[in-house]
Formats: sequence, structure tokens, C-alpha cells
Amino acid sequence: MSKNANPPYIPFHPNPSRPGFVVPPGSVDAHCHVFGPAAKFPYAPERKYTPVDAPKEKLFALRDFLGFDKNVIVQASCHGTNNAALLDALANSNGKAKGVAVIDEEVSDETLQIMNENGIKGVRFNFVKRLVDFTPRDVLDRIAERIAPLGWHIVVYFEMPDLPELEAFFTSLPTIVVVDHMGRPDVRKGVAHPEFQRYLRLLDSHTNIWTKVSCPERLTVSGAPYDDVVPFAKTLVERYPDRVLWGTDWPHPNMPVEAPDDGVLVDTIPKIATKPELQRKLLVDNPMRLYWT
Ligand code: 0GY
Repeated sequence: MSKNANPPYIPFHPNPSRPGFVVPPGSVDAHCHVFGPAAKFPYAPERKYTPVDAPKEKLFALRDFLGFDKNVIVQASCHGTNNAALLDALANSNGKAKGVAVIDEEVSDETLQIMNENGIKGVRFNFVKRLVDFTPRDVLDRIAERIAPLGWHIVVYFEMPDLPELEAFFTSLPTIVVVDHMGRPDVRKGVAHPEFQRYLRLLDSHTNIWTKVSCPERLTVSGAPYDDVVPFAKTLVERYPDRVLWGTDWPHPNMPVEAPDDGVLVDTIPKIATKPELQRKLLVDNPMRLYWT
């Protein structure tokens, strides 16, 4: 393989460990994906990576194994704006999954209505350049206006150095805004660094902005059990106990070296939410309020 070739795609962990931490009854894994299977749900032509299939049956089996009750499935960039695999997973979840779709502005009102009736509760705007092509802000504004009356929210995915440029757009959005993976801070800089402090100020001043405290495996420098990421997530859980969500991010697209052990990810929860009350808000009350009411 040449030096510049793409590294091979790393599949999800084949045999995760059973977590030591027992999640509260009714817990929701509020960030995960389904991929394919490609034979039934082909990947989008415009995708930036081709994953290993990660079908709904495997996701639901992992949910049960880890002790979770429900999933929020987020449309990933490899499926573009074709939400068929996501909708199929929702339809086969026995009411135990809701979804976040990716749409373009050509979507019809009828399609939005069908999505709404089938468990879609939000749309995702992705600003991570390695994953998607640029979408003009006025297009996103128009999508936001279309989905706001449905009571949906907007999930945003970006990397923290891009926050200054994106902040005005985020604060103009008319819905609840949920930030993926804590805005992807550089954990080497520490919680006190102006970049993360700016993120806290954004959440302080905009109570419609929520944050996922997910993805230590993407943010860590030291590796599992991800103790270098804990102070960031713990700060957010304690400061915004009613606006935080947690998810596995299974099947962990684009991991550069190895797939995380999902059991180890679950065992980070009591380090970031140290009291039962905080754990219940993070895993049950908050996702239920956002996705099941
Ligand atoms: C994640 C993160 C990633 C990928 C996607 O839509 C996606 O393809 O979200 C990533 O590569 O960082 O949330 O799964």
C-alpha cells in the first residue's frame, strides 16, 4: 500500500466485554448508527468512506447486551440523504428506537410527514469536512424552517476549531440544537483552555443548546479507559444536567487504529456522571424528553 492510500476500514469490536456499570432501567443509547447491509441499502455514491455493514440486528443485540432499553439512531454520512436503512431499523425496533435523519431541501412535505410518523425526531447538519461536502447556510436555514413546525431538533457535528465561525449560525437556529461529541475538543489543551471555555459560554447563554458527552474513543490521546476525556464530559454533565445525552457511537465509523470495546465505553459513565441522579438524567430522563414525548 502506498503511503497515501486510505487505511483499511476498521470494523466494530467483534466481542465487547460486559460492562461492570449497570445502567438504570430504561436507559437510551442516544448516538449510534446502522450501516447497510449494502446489498439491501446501498451506500451513497457521494460518501467519503465505505464502512463494514452494521445492520439493525447487531445494533439491537448490542443494546440488549449492554443493558440499554432504547436507541437513537443517527443517519451517518455514508448513507447520504437516503434514510431507508434508518427507517427500516426504526420500523423493526418495537418502538425502541427513534431517529435523526439527513435531508436535502428537495424533500417533500409528505416525506417529512411520513418520517415524523415513523420516529424521526430531528435532522443532522454535518460540518466535518472529511465526511461531507459543503452545504450553503441558506439551504440549512430553509431545512431548519421546514422541520421546526414538526417539533424536531437539529443535531450538529463539527470540530472545535471551527466553532467561532459556526457559532452565529448555531445560535440563529429556531429549534433545540444538539452538539455531537462535545464539539470535539482537543483534550490535550485541557478544560480551562479558551476553546472549551468558549463552548461552555455558548451553552451557558443558549439554553436550547444540548450536548452529547459521547465519543471518548475519538477524543482520547491516552487511550482506553479514556481518563483524559473524563474531565470534559464530567464538566458538561455537572453544569448542564438536563441538557446532556450519552451514546456509544456504535459501530464507530472511521476509527484510525482500533475499534473501542463498547463495554469499556459504558464503564466511563459513572466517572462522568458520578451520582445516580445524574446518571438517570443523562441516560433516561433527557433522551426520553427529547425523543419519546
Ligand atoms: C460519528 C462520527 C463520525 C462519522 C459520522 O456521519 C458520519 O459518517 O458521524 C466520524 O467519522 O467522526 O458520529 O459517528
